[in-house]
Amino acid sequence: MSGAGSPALQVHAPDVRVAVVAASWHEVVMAGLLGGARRALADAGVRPESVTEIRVPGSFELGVACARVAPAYDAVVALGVVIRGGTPHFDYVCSAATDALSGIAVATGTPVGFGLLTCDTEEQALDRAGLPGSAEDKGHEATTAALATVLALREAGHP
Ligand code: DLZ
Repeated sequence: MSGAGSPALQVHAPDVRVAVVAASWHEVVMAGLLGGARRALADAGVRPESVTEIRVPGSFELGVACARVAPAYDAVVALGVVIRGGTPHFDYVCSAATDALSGIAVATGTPVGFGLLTCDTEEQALDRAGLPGSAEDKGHEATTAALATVLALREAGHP
């Protein structure tokens, strides 16, 4: 993970089933986030046949798709990017998606990796997208966090 105070998570999760739910707005940034998620899954040894990728139109749709699949997987990763425009729409999409994703995680007990970028500019999003030249790799980070949470719960006796 990146950023001040972030933990160095090491995860080995070959038997974890993961759904990666990704929005489709801002194609270049999304390609970076998806690439980071795929790298994190490979780094953790997750089997390709245990991973399902689902594309939804926008970040607003992340919630309903994650809610539908969460009971069938050990972890869900939600990826999207919302970039501020000139109207309050940004705030509504961001809070709807964020509230939905945290609610799904708590209601289902399935860890949800929060890979939703909420940025003022496209440059900020590109800098966090895990692309060549990006400072941060939020797709990798969100995926690793979800896997680490699955493993932590298993280790504590709550698979
Ligand atoms: C409508 C909209 C706008 C303006 N901006 C974004 C964005 O920056 N990122 C994103 O993922 N989705 C955006 N959307 C689409 C909404 O998330 C949603 O798909 C539509 O309102 C249809 O429900």
